[in-house]
Amino acid sequence: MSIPYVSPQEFSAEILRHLKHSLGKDESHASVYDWRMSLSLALRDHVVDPWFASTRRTYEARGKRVYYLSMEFLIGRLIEDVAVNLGLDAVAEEALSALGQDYAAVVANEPDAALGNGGLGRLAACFMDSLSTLGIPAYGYGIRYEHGLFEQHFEDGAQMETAETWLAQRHAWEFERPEVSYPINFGGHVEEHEGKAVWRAGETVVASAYDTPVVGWQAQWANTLRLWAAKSTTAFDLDSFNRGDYMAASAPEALARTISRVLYPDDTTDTGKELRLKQEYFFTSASIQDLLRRFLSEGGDLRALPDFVAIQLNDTHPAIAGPELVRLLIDEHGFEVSQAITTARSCLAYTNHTLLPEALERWPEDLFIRVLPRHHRIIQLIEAAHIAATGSDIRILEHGEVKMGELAFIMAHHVNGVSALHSELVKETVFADLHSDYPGRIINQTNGITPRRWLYSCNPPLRELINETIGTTWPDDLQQLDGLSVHAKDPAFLDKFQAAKDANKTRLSNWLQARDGVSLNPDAMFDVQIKRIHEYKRQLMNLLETVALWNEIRENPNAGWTPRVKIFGGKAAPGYVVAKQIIHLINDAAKVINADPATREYLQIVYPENYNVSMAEILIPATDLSEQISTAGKEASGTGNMKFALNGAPTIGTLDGANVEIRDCVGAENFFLFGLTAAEVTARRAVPEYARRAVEASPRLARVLQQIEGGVFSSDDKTRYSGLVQGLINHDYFLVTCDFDSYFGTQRDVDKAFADKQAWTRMAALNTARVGWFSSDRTISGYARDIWKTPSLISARGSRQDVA
Ligand code: KOT
Repeated sequence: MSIPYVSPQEFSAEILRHLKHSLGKDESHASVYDWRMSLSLALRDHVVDPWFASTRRTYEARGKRVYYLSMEFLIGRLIEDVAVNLGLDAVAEEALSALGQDYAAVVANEPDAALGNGGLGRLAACFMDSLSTLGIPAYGYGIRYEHGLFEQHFEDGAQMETAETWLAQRHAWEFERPEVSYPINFGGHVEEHEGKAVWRAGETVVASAYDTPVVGWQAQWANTLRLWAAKSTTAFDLDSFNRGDYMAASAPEALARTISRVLYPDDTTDTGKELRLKQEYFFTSASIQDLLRRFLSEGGDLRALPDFVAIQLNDTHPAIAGPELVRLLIDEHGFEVSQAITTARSCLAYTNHTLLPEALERWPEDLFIRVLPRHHRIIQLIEAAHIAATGSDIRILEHGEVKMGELAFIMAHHVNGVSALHSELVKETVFADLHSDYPGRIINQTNGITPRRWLYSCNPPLRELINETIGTTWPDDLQQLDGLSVHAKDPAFLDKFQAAKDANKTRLSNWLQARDGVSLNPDAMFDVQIKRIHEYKRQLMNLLETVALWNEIRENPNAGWTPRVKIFGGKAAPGYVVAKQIIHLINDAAKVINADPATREYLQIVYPENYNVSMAEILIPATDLSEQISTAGKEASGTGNMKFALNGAPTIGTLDGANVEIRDCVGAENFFLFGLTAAEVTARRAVPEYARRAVEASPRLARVLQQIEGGVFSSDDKTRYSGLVQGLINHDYFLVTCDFDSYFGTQRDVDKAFADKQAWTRMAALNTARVGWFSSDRTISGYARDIWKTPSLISARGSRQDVA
């Protein structure tokens, strides 16, 4: 399907039509919100034809479809994304300008759809983009949270949280589907009738669908993201109403709606809350019921389900899909137990995103029985079948807990890690026993990012330079960026590359000035660490290095320091005390250091509030140095690391997650490596008092710790950080102290490298040129080839096949 040409004049008329007929506003009274909604609806109109055409093709093809089940989809804004994929970005801008509107301001009016915490949710959003770009028939399934990830602000440097309210305004992109709804049961008990189990539920809510079309590059294909909202079976309690108790009358609705009310704000931590288990079962059951209904309505025979259905579990949050599918096959469709388990397993695959023990989901068995009594019995059957088949010692139900990782593994035909290193560690650590029970089941699919959002749309100056250098067909064939490599020797090209970076740095500076009144030195190196705040990601080590550098500049002000702006961004889970202390410390240190006239020229710390996807889109193109400094073996992959490299920022990093593969691609000479390896980390933990020894061996570090502990940055409360510092000296599980000297030294290598402008730009350009492999199109092609066995329904890239 080729995209019909729309002139800016025609598009202006379409926007005005929506302003009048959808918003009910006259031009003279329209607010920026009205313009934003009209623009979005005008764009959405152009998605509908490719969407219908893709859906028709999918039904005609009668082939296998992908169902991507994820608790989180961290989407961000959609106007630019949709406009770019439709090829209408320039047209939209011109049309709005012709109407006297500021396009950038209208785009910025859209709230981020922040239905995720971080990497796992953003990956799901990139995957949806790639599934559509590749023309793989797929549905994303998740929860339509009323409140996305909390908003962060700082009070005297401490993180405060407020509720996020993206649905307070109309959501322009979704279509409500009140006719698509399923009952979701909880609680009650299980009865036996003539050898058949009957689940008498205690409580039922309704899952109601909202569909958002996801259009791929050049609108050749569009899939559906279907999000479920919880509603009551009886919206209104008439008895209460008739008694005059109007509040009680709406109680059922309020109760049911709590299930899709709010996203749990914990990244890589298991909350263990009953409501969370209900959320997981709620969206998983709705999704499984939906895909079965679709399959049966097309006349499918359930025994052939695995030939038509590939269900991908985004971590263990939807792991109840296994027992749910088995339950439906047995209880509603008359399958034998073993046949049901085999069939379900052939449909299911599971992606593991972390090895951190605190993230591995386990439910207290009594809670689980209370909420899902029938599924508990099914899990017993699954466990028995697993033991019978393998003789394994591994249990799903153990020590009064239901272990979701083991459940997901046993019920999946493939289990994948998200980087080469991580997948090996999955085999060697968390799932070592299951790996020997089921050899070959664990495979790797290294993560990727969509180049449409993370280069084409967020970085116009670099996009234009690439277009003029290697042509315009790279956005859906990112390995073409390799063609830039030969130009990395050309001083004229490097000047242009640097000019693009400078333009992005200016854009960031203007944005920060307007938003927070902060000025940045444009000649300084922009050194950026943006991600969730977590001890293993070691923002604290970055801050310690910053303080050490401050000390050294003060002592030796004329040593020719490379000016730096240290930029931090990220949220801490509201209940994560240490992470919140780290935020507070960064802000406290910023206050003191930024006020020091002796170092101001060379060192500045900036921590903008409320980091989100939209902020990342401004920060990443403007970055000179990417901080990827997690303790080796702890970051499963990372995807921010890929975004920075793609946008021409070399990495300072450890051999962790996908850093390893990024370094292999860009070349060791274009990557600043430091720190212990994963194996060395394990060995070091066995050394008694390793942290204390590391501090004793490093006067530089010891001094920084004394300053922080002594209240240099917290004169209002001198003991504020004594716990944090003592924690480092006594525990330091993530080896901040052990890697500190190596990190500090490598940062000084970075200083020197940055001082040679042209050599630095060359290194940056080679990063862009050599990371085309990290496109999520490559990742999704890998899943389709190795796990799903799903073909693309569009013809060769570049030629736009008629799918209408
Ligand atoms: C959250 C809760 C339970 C289990 C895992 C998580 C999780 C993992 N959330 N985000 N991750 C990140 O996922 C990204 C995408 O694969 C990785 O790049 C990153 O390293 C993980 O930390």
